Amino acid sequence: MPYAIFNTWYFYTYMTRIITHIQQLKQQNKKALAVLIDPDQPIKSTVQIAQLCQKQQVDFIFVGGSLVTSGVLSEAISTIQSNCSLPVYIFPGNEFMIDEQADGILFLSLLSGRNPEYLIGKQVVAAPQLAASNLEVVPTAYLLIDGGKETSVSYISNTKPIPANKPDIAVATALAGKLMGMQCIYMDAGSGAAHSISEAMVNKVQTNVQLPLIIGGGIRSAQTALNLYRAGADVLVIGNGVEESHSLIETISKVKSTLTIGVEV
Ligand code: 1GP
Repeated sequence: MPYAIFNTWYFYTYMTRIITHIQQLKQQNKKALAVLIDPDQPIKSTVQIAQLCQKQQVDFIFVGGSLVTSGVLSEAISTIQSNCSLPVYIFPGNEFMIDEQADGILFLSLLSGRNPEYLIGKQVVAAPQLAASNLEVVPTAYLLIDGGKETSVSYISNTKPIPANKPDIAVATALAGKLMGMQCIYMDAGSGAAHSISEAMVNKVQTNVQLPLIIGGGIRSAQTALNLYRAGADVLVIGNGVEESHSLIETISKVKSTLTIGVEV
């Protein structure tokens, strides 16, 4: 088999469902929205957010975070699944955040940092359990980008984010992830970031890397979402803003559903 054909066959054979979904949307010039649910928040709020996600046709629910204090991941996932039928992916902060009720898990490697524990150490500890599970494991290049204030993930992982005004470093890091076989790039300004990642950086990474691009951190308005989608984000992740006001789900969902690449809304 010629190498190019083998390479294409290999890529599509092993592409995870979430990546297939994003690629299918891309072919139709559509975007995706994920809502990040913190398992530590009150169950009542989780119920309301899950129901709203269903109503507003959110694409995915992410559950997790860099610091989950009360060990309630399992309860949060079952609550979400009782209240909506959307795919649930774990966004793990450590090797203990594995739960087979979920549809899948973002298998993150914190490529922007230089802490071996978050590059490979925790992944090695988690790998046997993941390999024996039915979870869809999504190889994800995770890049922390400076969002204007120190975030939990930066503090907990003891890593520095990529400076916001250094898009070339983001491109090089994302390319390294692609060459290592990661299926998507998640660029994150961190939960509760003062500002989201710049459109210029998103655009440069999308143009040069051409892998499904997930963008999160500090997205709190329709205009920011619109700008990031237009810049090349395939999936936006909203978390803190939803906790502050659940109506943000409807706001960003409307942007997503009315936006077609190249057409003004
Ligand atoms: C954080 O990207 C997610 O890891 C979402 O960020 O909570 O700021 O929306 P926010």
